[in-house]
Amino acid sequence: MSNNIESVLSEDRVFDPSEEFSANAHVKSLEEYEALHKRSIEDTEGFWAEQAGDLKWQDQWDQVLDWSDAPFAKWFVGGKINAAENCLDRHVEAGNGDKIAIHWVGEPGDTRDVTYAELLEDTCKFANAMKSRGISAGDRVLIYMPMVPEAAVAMLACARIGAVHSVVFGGFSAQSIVDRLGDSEATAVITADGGWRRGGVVPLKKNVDDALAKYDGVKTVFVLKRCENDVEMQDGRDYWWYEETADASADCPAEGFDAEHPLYILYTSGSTGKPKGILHTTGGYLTYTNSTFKYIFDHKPDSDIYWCTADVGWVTGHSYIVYGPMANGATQVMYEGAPNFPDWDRFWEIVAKYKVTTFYTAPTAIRAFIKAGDEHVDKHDLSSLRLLGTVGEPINPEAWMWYRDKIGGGRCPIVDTWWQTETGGIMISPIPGAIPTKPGTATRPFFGIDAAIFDESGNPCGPNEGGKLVIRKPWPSMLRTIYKDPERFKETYWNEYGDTIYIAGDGARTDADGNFWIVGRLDDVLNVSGHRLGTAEVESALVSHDDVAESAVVGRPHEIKGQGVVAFVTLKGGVDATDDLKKELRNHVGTEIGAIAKPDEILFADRLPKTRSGKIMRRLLKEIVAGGEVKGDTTTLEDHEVVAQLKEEFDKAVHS
Ligand code: 7RM
Repeated sequence: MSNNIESVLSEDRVFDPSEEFSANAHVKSLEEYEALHKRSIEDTEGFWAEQAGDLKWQDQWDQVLDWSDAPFAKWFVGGKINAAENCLDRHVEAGNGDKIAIHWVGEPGDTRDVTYAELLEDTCKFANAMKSRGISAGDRVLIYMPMVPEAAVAMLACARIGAVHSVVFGGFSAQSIVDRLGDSEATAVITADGGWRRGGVVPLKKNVDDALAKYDGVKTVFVLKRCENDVEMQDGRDYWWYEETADASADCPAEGFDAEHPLYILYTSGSTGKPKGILHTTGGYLTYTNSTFKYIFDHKPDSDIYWCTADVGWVTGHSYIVYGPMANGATQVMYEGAPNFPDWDRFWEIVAKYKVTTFYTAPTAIRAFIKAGDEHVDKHDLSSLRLLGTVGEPINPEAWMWYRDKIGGGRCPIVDTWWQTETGGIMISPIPGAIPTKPGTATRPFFGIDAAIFDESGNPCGPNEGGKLVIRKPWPSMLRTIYKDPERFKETYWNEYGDTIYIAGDGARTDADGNFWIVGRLDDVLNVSGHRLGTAEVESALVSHDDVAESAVVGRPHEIKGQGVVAFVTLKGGVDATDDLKKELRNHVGTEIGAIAKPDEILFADRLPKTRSGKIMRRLLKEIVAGGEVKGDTTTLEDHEVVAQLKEEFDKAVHS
């Protein structure tokens, strides 16, 4: 990652929000932020009780937090709430039914504006359609959709009836669907015939069919017609969305569910071969996404047009396209396709057309725009923008400065938001009217968040001392468990400093002003284009190929993607190491996981560097692909020649 320690330590540019921005902001000064944060840490439960009061509860809770069984938390104990009612009915009842919820832009250029009243009606009809097919509270429903308003409708319809959604990113493979169906034991799937991407159709229904050939627990498949591509419909299992909703009633009472009723499972990569099912529940999650959206995006419901470019298949889409913005009654843009289709100015054309005020994207996209050239930006009037955000990975200072100057015209604060699938919402970020920003730092923790950097023995590190990022108090949108695996939940996040200290898995440091600088993952998880990818996941995909005996996967810095994937592969005896086989292996990884996991580089190796006890020494492989000298300790290495050999081959491969 280009955000290395050196650039972190030498960064001294500081940008204060303009007086005008601060004067109009929800939080107007650093002093106000610090006072509020202090109070929220001294009386965390009082703070969250107040925040939860912004939502509609059908039954009031009796206890804000039950942490007696830490690390298993219960928030708003005894409360009853419906997430869909909070995201939809509440706004319609307040007289905002005609407010646009979604300005939708399809990739081919078709558009739709959907109001809150319409979104509510569509959600109720689809919820009733699900009910008629026997889906009820607690059932798991897998959603595999393009970026269309119906993706949000599907999620909200699940929430309305208490079904637990598990959204799978449309870029993931049929095999990924099989794995997630198996783990979640889902009984229904919501998909579309296809979705548009770079002028072509992603065959979503076909992928679902391929998955269901290997998993037979699904009774019902709802299919939205989007691309009109040919699909097979299986009698008694597959139903068209439009037929199922045609006569459905628009009246679907929003039942109040327990605050701890599961809202969704979202799978994310960890250090083992299988992604983990992160479980989020209802009341705390909605409270947290509602508050963070309001304060971090300084949201003004009457004047802001918000756009988050993520896909609903990622946690960013869950928290900051669906639940956070919709709980706030925001008007937002939703775009179906690729940022460079038909050309690299697509995003800026959309910003200008809808007068977007608040724009939230990933550093990898910013780097791609820089490379594509400023002329694409210069074509459009971006003067409506007042606030910019980034998420997903550390942002390198050059990209941050370009974003600020070129997209933000030098006037928009940038909120660099650090958080995770597990945290459910943004944890560390500037509050834009209050906290001065510096390129490369996510700055300060949100209200109620007690973040710290710990050393090996669990002591807080001093300024500029690197350590592990931890959270010392529970927060409402924290993951409740890993689905069906409470032991792994404990071991993964709470194993080192006791049952009440959450370990994020990121390395970080603070500076003298208390800003947090996130360096990157400490485990074997890569960050490719802002998306988490376990090296073990790619390895198990590779060894599932008949010709592969063994593989070791490491990351290396990549100009656009942040990190690229390099795979060392040992073939089975008698298999020829050809370029065609490399291609086949790349595609195999695509089929097993999805296109984002395809290795940038595959190197055939007769042997891998191992310790005498047979462990692959990844550290050496990382040094090899980083391009420098292989330094470090190699005394435990069994076969010394192998490193020099691999290094030579790698240098040859990248220079050819
Ligand atoms: C929202 C999301 C989480 C991992 C996390 C970090 C990295 C995310 C930032 C960041 C530096 C940021 N969820 N990360 N945001 N690193 N600065 N602003 O990305 O579960 O997919 O990934 O992403 O390593 O642990 S995620």
